[in-house]
Amino acid sequence: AKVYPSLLWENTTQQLGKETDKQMDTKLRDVLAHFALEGGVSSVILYGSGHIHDTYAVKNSQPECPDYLLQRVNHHVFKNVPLLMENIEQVTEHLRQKLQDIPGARPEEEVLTLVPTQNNQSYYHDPEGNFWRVYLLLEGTRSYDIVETPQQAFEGGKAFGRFLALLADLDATQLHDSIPDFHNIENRLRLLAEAVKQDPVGRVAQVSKELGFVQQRAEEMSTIRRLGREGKLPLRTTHNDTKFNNVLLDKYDKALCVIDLDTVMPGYVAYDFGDAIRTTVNKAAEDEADLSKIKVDYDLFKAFTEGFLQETNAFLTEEEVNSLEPGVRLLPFIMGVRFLTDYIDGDNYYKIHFPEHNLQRARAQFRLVEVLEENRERLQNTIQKTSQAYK
Ligand code: ADP
Ligand code: GN1
Ligand code: MG
Repeated sequence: AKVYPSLLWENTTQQLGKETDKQMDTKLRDVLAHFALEGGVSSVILYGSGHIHDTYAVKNSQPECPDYLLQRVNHHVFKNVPLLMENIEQVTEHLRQKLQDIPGARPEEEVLTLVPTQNNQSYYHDPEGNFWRVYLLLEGTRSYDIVETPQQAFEGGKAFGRFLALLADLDATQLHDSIPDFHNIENRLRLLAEAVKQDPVGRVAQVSKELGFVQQRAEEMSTIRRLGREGKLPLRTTHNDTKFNNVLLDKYDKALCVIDLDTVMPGYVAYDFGDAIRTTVNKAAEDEADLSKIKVDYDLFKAFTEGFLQETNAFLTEEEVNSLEPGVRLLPFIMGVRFLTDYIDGDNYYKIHFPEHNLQRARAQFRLVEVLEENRERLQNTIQKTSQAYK
């Protein structure tokens, strides 16, 4: 399949799982030479299915030396990469410290480890302006774009819940806002309205149905922001990108490590719960074209919720527990709004793989909002019952 690179983030023409072409391979090896790696580089392979960075798995030529994960950080999305890297150092250090005190925990596998450059920096800034970083590759792990079993869902819930628990004593105001107003729905709606007004590539006429859908729910979707403003929901250190494929599971499907720490910053717990549920309960793809396939798998919902509350119930306030269900509808709504905005804007933000990809993503997310609305009471009851059970 041809990959249509986004306008600002061109150069992603490699195919997943394939070795990179000669020219790219040379470039990547040149970048890797700036890092303090052990052993040597055997191969560099495009890896993962994230929408933002370019990620490569680096196989070591020495069997006793570790494999690595190389990323070109998207500096159009993260405008201040040095500050972003400071956040990641702070967060991984905090997690490592906490895990060291927990019997049976394995900090080296349960936290991402940055590999420094030869100059002992956390990233390499190349002459073309790209930012690169290297992590230890966590061997024998995988991430799931689609959740298959309640066991996986439960493990994912535990991993994201535990992540919040371990960071509960990291003062969120110590972290930089890597993307200001990231989950601020009022801001996202403003950006959508601006894109509609500008209509830079003439796509607005095509999306009136979607715009109507957004309009109808705009007010209701600001509930969590309002509760926050009224002081009823505490700001915590949250992950903010708890897509299910941002947790690595081991070969027994046990959750090992929460990854993709770029958006760890102050937020509400409902955001993390909501984004994880968005990508757990829907067994169709995030960009499913056949909307009739988008459903809520209740067993996956229940399993994720159990894992999540097992780790978090002890410190969540009653208002926070009550905010989880609204979060479940809010996050796919926000994603739909963001995909739709990017579509109208001419696809500048997300990587797309065909011309109407962002529109298809938006439609799938809005359908997910609808099916979650239909299940609202049942989901809310499950959250309450689970929370009671863990009291
Ligand atoms: P993006 O922001 O583009 O989603 P991620 O940091 O999530 O980038 O990385 C993309 C994918 O690479 C992940 O979904 C995961 O499969 C894989 N990955 C990332 N970090 C590691 C790691 N340290 N070890 C093994 N796999 C990893
Ligand atoms: C992006 O990086 P990745 O693919 O895990 C996006 C998230 C969206 C997600 C939708 C920094 O996440 O906010 O939820 O795509 N990350 C950023 O799939 O915008
Ligand atoms: Mg990711």
